[in-house]
Amino acid sequence: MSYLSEELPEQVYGLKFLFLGLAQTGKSSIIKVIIENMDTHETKMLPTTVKTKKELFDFSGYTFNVYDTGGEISYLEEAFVELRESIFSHVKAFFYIIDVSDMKDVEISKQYFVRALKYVKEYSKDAQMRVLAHKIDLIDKDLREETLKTVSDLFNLEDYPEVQILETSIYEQSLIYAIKSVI
Ligand SMILES: Nc1nc2c(ncn2[C@@H]2O[C@H](COP(=O)(O)OP(=O)(O)OP(=O)(O)O)[C@@H](O)[C@H]2O)c(=O)[nH]1
Ligand SMILES: [Mg+2]
Repeated sequence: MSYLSEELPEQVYGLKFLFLGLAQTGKSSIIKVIIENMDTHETKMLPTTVKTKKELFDFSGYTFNVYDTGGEISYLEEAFVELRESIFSHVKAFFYIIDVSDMKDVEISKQYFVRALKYVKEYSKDAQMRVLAHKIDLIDKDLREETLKTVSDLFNLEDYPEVQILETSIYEQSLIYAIKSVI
């Protein structure tokens, strides 16, 4: 039985954060920079995440159990199908990451977002949910509001009032704000 077992109380397995999104959107970078204090430039060397990585971290006086699912389609499918219950159960906060500087796969991303939301609600009905419009540093300041609106429209977020959209960047304070918004 792993330490992630359902039978264990929250204090033991930690508060579970689930990060999902397509490949190279910045999920591991967010986790490393915020929780492990990695230098931002080092994130450029991060390898692609294989399957789903689970790590325990102490942050801000809490223990977090962070699930980082590699964004390659095969890893996403494994998480959504074979590992569904273990991935989507006991989630305290769900973060769906979108790279606002590269929207070419937005339709695929939207499909995974809709599926993920369904499973989060089904298996973790009290989870907080955030869409992170990430790499916002690559968007001109004057265009950011418009970019957020575009993402919100493309993902039909008006249909999901329980999901909050936030702009983030590993180079800006907005990321800390986004993570702290669920604590
Ligand atoms: N400009 C910019 N680049 C970022 C930001 N966050 C991450 N990156 C870069 O995006 C690239 C991919 O980051 P990863 O964190 O490995 O992406 P991932 O989503 O974990 O990718 P997979 O593991 O393949 O799913 C790296 O080169 C990071 O340096 C950001 O806020 N702004
Ligand atoms: Mg990764």
